Amino acid sequence: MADIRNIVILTGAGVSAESGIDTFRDAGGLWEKHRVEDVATPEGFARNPDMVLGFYDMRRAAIQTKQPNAAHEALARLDELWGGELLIVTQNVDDLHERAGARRVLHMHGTHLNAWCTACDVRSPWTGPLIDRPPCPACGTNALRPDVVWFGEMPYEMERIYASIRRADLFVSIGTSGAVYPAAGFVRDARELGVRTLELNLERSQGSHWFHESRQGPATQLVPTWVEETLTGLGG
Ligand code: BJW
Repeated sequence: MADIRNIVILTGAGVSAESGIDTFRDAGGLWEKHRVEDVATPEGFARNPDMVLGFYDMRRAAIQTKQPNAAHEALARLDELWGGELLIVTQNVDDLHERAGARRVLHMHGTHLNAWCTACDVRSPWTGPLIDRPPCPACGTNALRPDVVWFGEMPYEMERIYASIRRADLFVSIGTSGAVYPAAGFVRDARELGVRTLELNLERSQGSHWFHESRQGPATQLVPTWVEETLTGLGG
């Protein structure tokens, strides 16, 4: 642990599950109730924009009623106290890492709390619905969509993420199924670079075998324990 200075943490829906936000692929998750092709692809949006805008309006409203949990809080504490480089790469589009106090957060799949104007390309903070086609605050055109990354679209800030993994001594994956690329490939990228890898997840994921160590349990228990180990020089 003494030789660990730079840490990259990948988080997924499992980190927000105990805050009451649905995951995607668990029993009862979002993909049991909605077809991915309909609500999470540009083609689905082109076919039925009302359905997609309604789906995201519902989720945008819901996340604003949820609170960060002990896992978000522990990661925020690590962010505050860790003297080395640290980057929390989240696939989540909620803002619970930030509301817990974390600052070094990158949203690779975008955020519910932005609207993206497809006419002028400006992203504006957004908390309300989009279904009624409100005008873009920047250009006035009625062409706003959720600022999230759908299948077939390029996740955000990939160069910055890969640069952080190249500098990392430790890569930690928390609450993600390892089903969606490129995030699911980060552990292999890290391994090829000689980075130590740790998984914290409710159950073994599709990519568990790639990690040096995989711990199973709820994020609200595993993450605070690992953060304390790390801050006291015992984790990794
Ligand atoms: C708990 C818990 C608790 C529960 N405590 N844990 C091969 C290589 C590269 C790309 C591809 C490839 N094959 C196919 C592709 C393309 C595609 C892809 O990956 N498809 C797969 C289906 C195979 N990927 C893309 O299209 C991406 N773009 C792309 O690849 O561009 C080209 C490119 C290539 C190479 C480099 C760079 C770019 C875009 C993917 C966009 C994903 N978008 C979504 C929707 C976002 C908006 C929204 O929220 O609606 O992102 S889909 C959905 O899945 C969402 C999530 O961020 C993402 C991952 O889900 P996550 O977080 O893992 O959730 P779950 O539900 O799957 O898992 C939860 C886990 O938590 C489980 O394991 C539970 O056990 C656990 N858990 N409770 C701890 N209490």
